Amino acid sequence: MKPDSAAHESAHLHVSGEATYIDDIAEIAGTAHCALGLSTQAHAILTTVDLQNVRNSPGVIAVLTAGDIPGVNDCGPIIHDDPVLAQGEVFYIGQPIFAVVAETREQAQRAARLGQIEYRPLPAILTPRAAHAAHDYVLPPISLTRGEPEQKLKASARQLSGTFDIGGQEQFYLEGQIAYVIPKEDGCFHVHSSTQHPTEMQHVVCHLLNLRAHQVVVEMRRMGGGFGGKESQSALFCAVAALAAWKIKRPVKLRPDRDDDMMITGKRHCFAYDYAVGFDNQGRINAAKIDMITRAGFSADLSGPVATRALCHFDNAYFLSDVTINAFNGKTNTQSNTAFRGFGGPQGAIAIEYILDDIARELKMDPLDVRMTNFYGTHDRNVTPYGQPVKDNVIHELVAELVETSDYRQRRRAVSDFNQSNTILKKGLYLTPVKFGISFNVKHFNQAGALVHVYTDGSVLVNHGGTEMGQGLNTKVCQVVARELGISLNQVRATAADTSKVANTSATAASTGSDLNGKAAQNAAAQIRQRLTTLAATLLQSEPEQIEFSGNHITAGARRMRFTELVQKAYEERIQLWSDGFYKTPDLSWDKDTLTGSPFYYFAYGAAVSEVVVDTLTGEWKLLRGDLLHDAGTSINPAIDIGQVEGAYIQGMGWLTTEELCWDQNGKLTTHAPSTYKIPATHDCPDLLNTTLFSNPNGVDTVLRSKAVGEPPLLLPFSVFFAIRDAIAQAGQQNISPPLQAPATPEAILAAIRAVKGI
Ligand code: MTE
Ligand code: LUZ
Ligand code: MOS
Repeated sequence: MKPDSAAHESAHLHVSGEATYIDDIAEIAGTAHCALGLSTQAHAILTTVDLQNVRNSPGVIAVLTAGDIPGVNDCGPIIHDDPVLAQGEVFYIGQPIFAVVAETREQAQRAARLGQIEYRPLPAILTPRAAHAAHDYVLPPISLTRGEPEQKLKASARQLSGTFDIGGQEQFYLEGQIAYVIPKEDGCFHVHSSTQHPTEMQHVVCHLLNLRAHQVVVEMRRMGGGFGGKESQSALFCAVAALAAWKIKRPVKLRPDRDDDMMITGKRHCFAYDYAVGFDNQGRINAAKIDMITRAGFSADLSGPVATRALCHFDNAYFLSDVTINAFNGKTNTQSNTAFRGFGGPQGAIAIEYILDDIARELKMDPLDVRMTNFYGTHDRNVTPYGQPVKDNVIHELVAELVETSDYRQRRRAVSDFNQSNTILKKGLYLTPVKFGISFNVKHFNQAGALVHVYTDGSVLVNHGGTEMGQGLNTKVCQVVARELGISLNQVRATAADTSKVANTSATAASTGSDLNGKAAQNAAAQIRQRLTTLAATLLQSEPEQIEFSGNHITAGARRMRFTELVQKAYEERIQLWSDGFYKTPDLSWDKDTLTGSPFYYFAYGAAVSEVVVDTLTGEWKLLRGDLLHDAGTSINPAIDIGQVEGAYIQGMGWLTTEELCWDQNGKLTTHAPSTYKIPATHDCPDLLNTTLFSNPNGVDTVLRSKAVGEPPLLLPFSVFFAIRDAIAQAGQQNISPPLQAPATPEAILAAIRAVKGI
């Protein structure tokens, strides 16, 4: 089977500006615009909400508060603790209190600033550690112990303990949150939402307005990026726009500007860690204990499954025989944090990498050797702390290949030589591995549906439950359908995700989009092919087993006919030319009380080598070279997968280096625009970036033996962070572990340099 690096199905539209995002949809006459009035207090009782000036502002049609909601004032995805509009009390600066609808967007935005709101302040908790100290959590803490970590720790030849912090991250989708809601006849609504989860948006609107699911259609053609930020948190915008549309009986669009978007919505959880580890003189870990404290924000949102994924990724690629992992979702008076590429996995895995880095420095060993000593085995030492056997381990071969192709050993020596002859500039070079579990950690989300229509001219339309956010899902699904029917890719087109076509869909998340929807679409196409095969056997006077579909033709030995011809004949014979398809991931088990089972269908692997140079006087640094080797199984589309790997590497590098979220002493996010929040740009990419897909057909029966690739490579840039830490260590006494926190901004780098130099 030849890999097929077809261009993204919308590439030509993306580059010409013709791709339709929600704000590009031609507005229906009578469309009104909505804006939100936000809390300026982190935690307070609302004593007066005087909206007279808002109402009197030019162009205003209606002003809405919680009291206008006919149904349930909630947009929380799991726990119902997430008000759409604040009711009596506010929990963070940026929380929407009221909405205003006006004739134009500018009028709505101007009016939204005129609310006169009085607050009675309440004590606010602003950091995860403060929440932990107060035992204030959005959900009960979770804890997993295997073996006897306490005893093993005490019995270990060596021990280390410490604390560190990793910052959060703004999703920074290029297209911001947006919803456009159009009232239809008989109390129905059509919702255009930039969302990863159309079905959840449908549910939220139904609960808000007391509607049945069959009254609300949610449509989503494409997002300009989601990155997890539109998995649950598109809901507030759908809800407010729907409430306004219901109230004024006109179409309503809600598109907050970037500042409001960043003030309102949740981000990647920042984590604080306390750990203790026991190991032997070769660096093998005997026991590890870790407390992970998250900044959950004011409500639960997806923090439960995020913490669970963090817990299930603390092991990363390493066997931990005796281990305790505790996770606490700290309740803070800040935005409610949510999904972000990796979904807690990166935060779990970076902790063990930090610990291994400390161990290596303590033992004066090459950090890669310490890692290899601890890798999961292939026959023994291969069960995760939560009890899932690791059956598909390729980390040994994968890392061996990368060590070879990146010239790791030789370049470590060169870096060491460089550092001996340079006092101000210091280099660092580092390899980190990735193991990432694929499947939703909530079992019933692991299902998908699709519809495939074959028209009489031979063209094919596919609709599935997944959403396109730039990751190439539609392209891959079309490729799968084209392959199943033996036709060329340009015969197949994907349409917008639509809750009236495929019902009860899961979020496009957990990297499972193509695994789930690809299989469902393949299943639909296979049913059509089956029916066509029977007809073709008759027409070509052969047995069904001899029939082959390829190259837009159907062949049986020497006889053949065109696909379009067969389709036309099938129509005349009254054979159904469309089908639904369904898929559910097999073999999953998870006990959420004991935190044990096999929650993942398989694991994806990878590794990266990064080389940096740090200016020890200014704290500035540069990524000089990256070598990435990533396991995408048998890739459906290597070009798209390489794009995903490189994009995740640079995005994760931003998280760990330049992207800093700052809240002031009142709890106000001060970094709420690109002027103060620095995402990586092209000049932050290294001059040398070698990206290769590791050849490794999936051992389990995934679609065309591929592996999910959306999130796992977000762990590759750990190597950048530890390369910086490595360079800093070279600036001082080399066995002192730099107390480097993430993001490794120049300030953080200088602080760590001062610490290793003892100044
Ligand atoms: N790639 C692009 N271009 N834009 C995105 O928003 N989201 C990521 C990843 N890659 C994202 C992306 C996240 S968080 C996930 S879970 C997966 O894509 C979702 O898509 P998939 O399951 O189809 O890979
Ligand atoms: N679990 C998971 C989830 O592993 N990834 C997700 O994105 C997710 N979303 C919602 C609930 N559980
Ligand atoms: Mo991705 S964080 O699972 O949307």
